[in-house]
Amino acid sequence: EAPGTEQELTDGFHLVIDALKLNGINTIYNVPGIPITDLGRMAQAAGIRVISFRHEQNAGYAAGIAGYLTKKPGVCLTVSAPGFLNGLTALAHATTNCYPMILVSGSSEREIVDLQQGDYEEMDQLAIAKPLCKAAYRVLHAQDIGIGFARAIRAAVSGRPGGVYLDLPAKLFGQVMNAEAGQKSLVKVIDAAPAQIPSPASVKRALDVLKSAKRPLIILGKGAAYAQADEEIKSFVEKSGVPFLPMSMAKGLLPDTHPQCAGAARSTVLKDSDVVMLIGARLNWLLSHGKGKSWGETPKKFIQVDIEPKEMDSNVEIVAPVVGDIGSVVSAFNQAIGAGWTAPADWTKAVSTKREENVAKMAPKLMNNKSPMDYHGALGVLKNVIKEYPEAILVNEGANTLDLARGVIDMYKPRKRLDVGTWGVMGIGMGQAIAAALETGHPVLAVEGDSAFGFSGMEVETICRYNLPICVVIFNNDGIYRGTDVNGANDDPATTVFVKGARYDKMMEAFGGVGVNATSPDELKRAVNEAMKSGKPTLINAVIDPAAGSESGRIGNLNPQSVLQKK
Ligand code: OXT
Ligand code: MG
Repeated sequence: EAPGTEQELTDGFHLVIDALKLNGINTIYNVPGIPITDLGRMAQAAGIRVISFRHEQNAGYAAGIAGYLTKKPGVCLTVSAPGFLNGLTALAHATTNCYPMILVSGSSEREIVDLQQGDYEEMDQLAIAKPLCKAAYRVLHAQDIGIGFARAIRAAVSGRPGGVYLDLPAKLFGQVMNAEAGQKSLVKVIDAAPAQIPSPASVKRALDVLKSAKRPLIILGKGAAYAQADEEIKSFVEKSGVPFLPMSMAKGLLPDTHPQCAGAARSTVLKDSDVVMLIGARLNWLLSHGKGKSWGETPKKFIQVDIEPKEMDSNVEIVAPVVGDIGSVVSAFNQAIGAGWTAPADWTKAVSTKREENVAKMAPKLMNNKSPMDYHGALGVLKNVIKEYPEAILVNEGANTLDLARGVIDMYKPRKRLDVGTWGVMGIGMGQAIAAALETGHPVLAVEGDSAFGFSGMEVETICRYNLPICVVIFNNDGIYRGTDVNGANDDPATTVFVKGARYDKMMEAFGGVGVNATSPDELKRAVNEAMKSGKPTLINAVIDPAAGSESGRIGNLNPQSVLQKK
């Protein structure tokens, strides 16, 4: 070719990276391998933060929670077939929990996969992903990468957020095209999650119903926390004077210590309320589907605020559905509610009396200095840590470890409590902790059942490698729910128990982090405070009495019972 006539070229690798950067996506959570190893390297060289995990499921949980925290899709990048499948649980989890996430996976050659000729890591990934996410796309040509990412981003964050799958066959990365045409093919997504303004009639109807209440209740779900409409929500709750009940991950949207918080009077407010306004909370199993024993005898009227119209009437009749994004809806409420109406004082008084009773009942349990520790003794320490470091993120999973920590540890700020979500899934721990540290820059306290931790434990190496300010506290009670189960039939250990007296702290030491074995609340307190101060990767093995827990924590009632076994 004559000098000056050669074209400037780009290729699939660079177009993928440029598409991400153009849309402000600056972090990728991945596990490298064929065909995406070089993509990770090049992305890193181009200034994207590429965080490599030990297992794709944990990278996926990291991406999902990054989406929840930032309202931008979290991106998880996996290799074909097995890597893709490892990431898929997290994609389904993101969809169920309404976290915006994109699972980008390399895949094998279409021609071979479709003829089922046995390619390296052969699998029809697009077909498999489809039922588990909001949308699934495949890009076959380099010039379509821009559109592919634009569609994926828009699908993940608009309407009700969720998981999106993007399939990139290996061949795509090496495809070349003219650089200028390549740049032009990219799309910067404008207004990816457009406001969804509620109809004025629905707003009026909702407020009329609310004002007709004698015993109103507001339930805040993690959708409300996701909305980042913190001030509007606070102002509405305070103007109305209505007691509010935060779902687990909505704790801290308003402080748990707020005078209107009904978290510590949960049974009472569910049973006795007459009008219930759900804001970004669904009437699923976590709220007993809006009916039955936990909702008591008092007839209920439900008002529901949700971005997804199909959510309405999903379990019980919704007398005042308000469809819109939570920021827009609550700001419309604030404009329309006017002065002069607040929740009746006899009701708010009754709720706060109940709440104070329950808080007072719990207080002495939190101060016991037993060794081995029970849950309350250990959690009393951690409650004070979060009080002292309200900016810190609390990650929490387990059964007893989850349920008791939820009740004991007060949260003071929005989106600081990250837990198992809608599915009650074990394994979110280390992935969520890593993303939380990276995305927020704040220290993380991960409170983990010993079983729960096991699902993602290898990521302590990742925590040490990136030197993240994460303190993992393992509630080590030698097993699932309790460490005392015995197998009466033979010498195998019972199915729910682990090696007794295990030292998880040694795992952290193996990778250069700080490991501590804590056998009393005092030791636990010293170790956690030190970790929060130093910001060093730390793992504390908190020795909990194996007999302290109960079967399935607070949800033992969900276990099916054998009639035959109970002779
Ligand atoms: O009003 P009442 O009187 O009712 O009292 C309530 C509040 O008012 C009061 N309260 C307070 N009192 C005083 N002060 C304060 N501050 C206060 N705050 C509240 O306390 C009570 C309770 O309040 P709460 O918690 O709000 O209400 P309640 O009734 O519990 O709420 C109901 C629910 C359903 C909303 C709530 O319970 C909830 O959110 N639950 C979530 C449960 C969940 O998701 N659990 C996880 C799954 S369990 C099981 O499946 C496990 N597995 C199987 C498995 C899973 N999950 N995943 C995978 C991938 N594979 C397998 C496994 C393996 S758990 C598990 C491991 C467990 O072992 P670990 O070693 O990890 O953990 P340990 O148990 O510790 O050993
Ligand atoms: Mg346990």
